[in-house]
Amino acid sequence: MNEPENTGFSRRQFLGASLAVGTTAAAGGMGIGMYSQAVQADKKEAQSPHVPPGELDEYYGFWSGGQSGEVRIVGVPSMRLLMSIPVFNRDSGTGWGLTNESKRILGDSLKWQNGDTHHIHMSYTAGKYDGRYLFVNDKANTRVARIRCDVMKTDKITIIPNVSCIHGLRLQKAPKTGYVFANGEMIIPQPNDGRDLDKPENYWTLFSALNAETMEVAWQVIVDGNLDNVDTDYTGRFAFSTCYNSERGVVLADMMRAERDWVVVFDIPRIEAAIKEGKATTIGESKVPVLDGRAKAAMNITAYIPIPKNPHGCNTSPDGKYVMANGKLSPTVSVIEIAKLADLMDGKLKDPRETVIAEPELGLGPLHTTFDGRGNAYTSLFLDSQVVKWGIEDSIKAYRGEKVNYIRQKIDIHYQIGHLKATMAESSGADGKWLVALCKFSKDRFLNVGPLRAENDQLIDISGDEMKLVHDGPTIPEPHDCIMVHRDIVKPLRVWKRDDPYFAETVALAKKDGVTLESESKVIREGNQVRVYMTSMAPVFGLTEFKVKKGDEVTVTITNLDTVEDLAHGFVLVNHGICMEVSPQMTSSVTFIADRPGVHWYYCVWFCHALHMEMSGRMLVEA
Ligand code: K7E
Ligand code: CUA
Ligand code: CA
Repeated sequence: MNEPENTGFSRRQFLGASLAVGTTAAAGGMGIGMYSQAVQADKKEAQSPHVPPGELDEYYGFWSGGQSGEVRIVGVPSMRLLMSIPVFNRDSGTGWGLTNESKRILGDSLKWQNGDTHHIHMSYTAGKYDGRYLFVNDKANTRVARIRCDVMKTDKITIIPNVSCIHGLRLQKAPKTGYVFANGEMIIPQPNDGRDLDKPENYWTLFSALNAETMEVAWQVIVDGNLDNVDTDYTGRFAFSTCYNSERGVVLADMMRAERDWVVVFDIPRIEAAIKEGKATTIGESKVPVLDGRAKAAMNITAYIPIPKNPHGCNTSPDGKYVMANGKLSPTVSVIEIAKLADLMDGKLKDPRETVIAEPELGLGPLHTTFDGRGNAYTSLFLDSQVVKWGIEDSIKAYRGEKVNYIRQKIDIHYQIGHLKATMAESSGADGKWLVALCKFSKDRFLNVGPLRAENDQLIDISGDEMKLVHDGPTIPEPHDCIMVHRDIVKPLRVWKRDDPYFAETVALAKKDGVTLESESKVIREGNQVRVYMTSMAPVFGLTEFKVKKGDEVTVTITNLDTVEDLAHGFVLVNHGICMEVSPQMTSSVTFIADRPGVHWYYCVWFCHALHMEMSGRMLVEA
């Protein structure tokens, strides 16, 4: 076993008073590994991230795409980008935001073209990833989206009422994912209808629970302070949220005034019971039941545990015993013992701080923590640009006064790390093989591509005693978080099923027109509405031409008859701003106005055949 020295403490003293403003003042400036800590090299060679040609990665990585608004699928350990899934953004190739199918899913979201995905999580059954859904938040436009893992398409998007910015997002882990929990970050007047603009003392935010199946907001709880990140226990009873703005300030200086903010504990069964008992109200025009979880309401559905200082990440250990609140402006991570929370809720503890059973000093700017399933935690240090590995049980002993060193190793990363994640770490199946460090700055690690740079997702082998950096992976700004799920759990389809709900409504419309999509190509006119149905099979569309009149509203519906895996077609209508994906056995449709007379070619945009260039046709528009 390695015996590194714990230098975290002296470094903190050295930087002294600047700590409180460190995170904001020093972003990009400090912490490029001046304090790297050597560990005795362990004899085990690093695992190779190289996946030879023709072989497959062991893990599916799901990356939030940050302000790109999308989600990405990355193979781990090769770190090869496999696919991007449009969610809150618009997508040129698949036609996300253009096709009728995507418009139905986007619904009221169609008016917004951007998103900011931070936290992505997979549905659980009994604490284990179950491969059904992914859920992701949109901080920018206060939404939550669901992705179906069988086809890797977004299938639901919900705009959350009464809050501004959804930041933290986590799922109930047991018995299976019933609720999706979503943190409202910014505080606003309630209702936010123009009242109290200059009265921040009347600003509040809420914790939201969505039904994972219907994606409707089931209930909300109004809280003191604000809400940053969230995690849940492994029994289904509790959710925990960090709060950095207990002061309810509206400018930075106010948000840093208190030495401690808190973690809010939500008692889910008690919340459900209180709603059943009719204790909920509503806010403004929203019909969502709202409970008052502020301390002064004394409804006994929440509890507030003081935590230093402006805490950020919130991470439950895979054994279900602890939840870690990462100190950010404090060099500590606070370890809360989940077994003590029942007593806390029952008022049996004198002081909520009794639930904190360790508070290891780890380094500067601790943001997030992940786990290897072997009793070790790994915390990202934004300011130090390091990952620190530490022993959970040893940190508890040290808190009790025993003389133990809980720091196992610190490794420099490049640079300014936000989230970090180990394989399978947010499930009871944590397997401690790989860790990804999502670095906000790449600086000199890649070719200069101008003032806007890639970020750097670094792959670290954590399978041995010693962490070993093995790969730099550039990513387009800016993923915040990722999860890595063993490939045996995720089972996507190879071709679409004809009865898929994704295009069921389009299929129903065709049926009303008496069209059998799987075999027919025809044009149906109803007034100035023209519905063009055609098949596609490499290398031909079912129609090589169709005729409409200027001003017609045209709907083109294409069904890909090919059953060959990977044989996608696409439909582009030249100079009409239209492109859509039609994967094997998929039906896609798009509606537009034929506003210019003339000959307008359409063509297939996926290279599908030796005669792919010839896969085209003409829309003839009469004056
Ligand atoms: Cu730390 Cu939004 Cu998860 Cu960014 S959050 S890093
Ligand atoms: Cu069909 Cu190219
Ligand atoms: Ca604060």
